[in-house]
This record gives sequence, structure tokens and C-alpha cells, in this order.
Amino acid sequence: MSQTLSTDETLQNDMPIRVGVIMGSQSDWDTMRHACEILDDLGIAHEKRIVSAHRTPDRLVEYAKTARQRGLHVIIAGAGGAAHLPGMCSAWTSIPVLGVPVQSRALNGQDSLLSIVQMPGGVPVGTLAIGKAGATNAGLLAASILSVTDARVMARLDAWRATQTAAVADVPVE
Ligand code: RP5
Repeated sequence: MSQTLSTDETLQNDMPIRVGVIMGSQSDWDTMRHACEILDDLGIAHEKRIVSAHRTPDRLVEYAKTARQRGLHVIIAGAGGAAHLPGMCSAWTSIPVLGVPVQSRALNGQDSLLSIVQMPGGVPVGTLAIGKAGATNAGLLAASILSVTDARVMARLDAWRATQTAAVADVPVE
């Protein structure tokens, strides 16, 4: 669902980048773009990067270790298969990390889900659903986290939710 809210159009422009969206591969973009679309709809400035736990491990360490000092409040990390990106990201930073299991070809995303959700106690990753729904909800959850301290984000998020509710028909059409 894509909604564009018209109130406070300046929010994205004058808001520092608080959300980082990272993914293990270009092939994850088809899924992760749904998180970015939600953030765009809500006017939340964000950055997006390809960061692979396996192919670019130094990039991962640099990204995660500097996230807080660069002003990020939330990281959304999507990966598929042996999806170590969200967990390793959380190992390097204490800002919230939301993990999105990308639907893999071989095991339909169950491998991604279990790789992300089964973190050892002490290193948390907030794990979302497999695929598009998970990416969409990661965007909304990132907005929820920001809304605790940003009244403009809260207003936009509440409006987004109200619009969604109003769009649900009472009866199904034939
Ligand atoms: C993971 O391996 C990525 O997150 C991606 O979901 C998966 C496959 O990557 P590619 O071979 O398509 O680059 O690291």
C-alpha cells in the first residue's frame, strides 16, 4: 500500500537521516524497496546501502560501528539465505536493528527467517515477516520508533494508519 500524505511536506527535507536501510545484495532491492517506499510515504529521510556480511565484511563493520555517531536511530537490514547481516549488524551497534528475511529461491525464505530470528540472548534483532510484508512493516516499525521522540513522525504515522483503516471495505465485492 502506498499513500502520500500532504501535510508537512517539508519534513523529509529538514529531517536528518535517522534510518539506514541496508541489504546484502542488489537482488534484495525488490524486497527492501518496500521499506523505503513506506519511509518515503511518511517523509522520513533515510539512506540505503548494499552491505554484505559475507562479501563486504569490512563495509559492514564500518557501517554498523559508526551508525550511532552518524545520527542513525534505526537500521533496517534485509538479507536472504544464510542471512547473517542483521545479526552481525546488531553485534556492532546498540541502536535498534530490524531484520527482514528476504524470500530465497532454494528454501522460500525459511532459511533467511531462521538465520535472522534465532539470535542468542544479549544481541537482539527485531525480526519481521518474510518478504514484502516484512519490509513494509520494518518501515512502519522504524517510523514507530522515531515517533516516540518526534511528534511530526507520530502525526504522519497516525494519519497513515487512519487512511489504511478507512480504505478497508465493509463487504467484499464480487
Ligand atoms: C545474501 O545472499 C543476500 O542478502 C541475498 O539475499 C542472497 C543472494 O545474493 P545474490 O547471490 O543474489 O547476490 O547475502
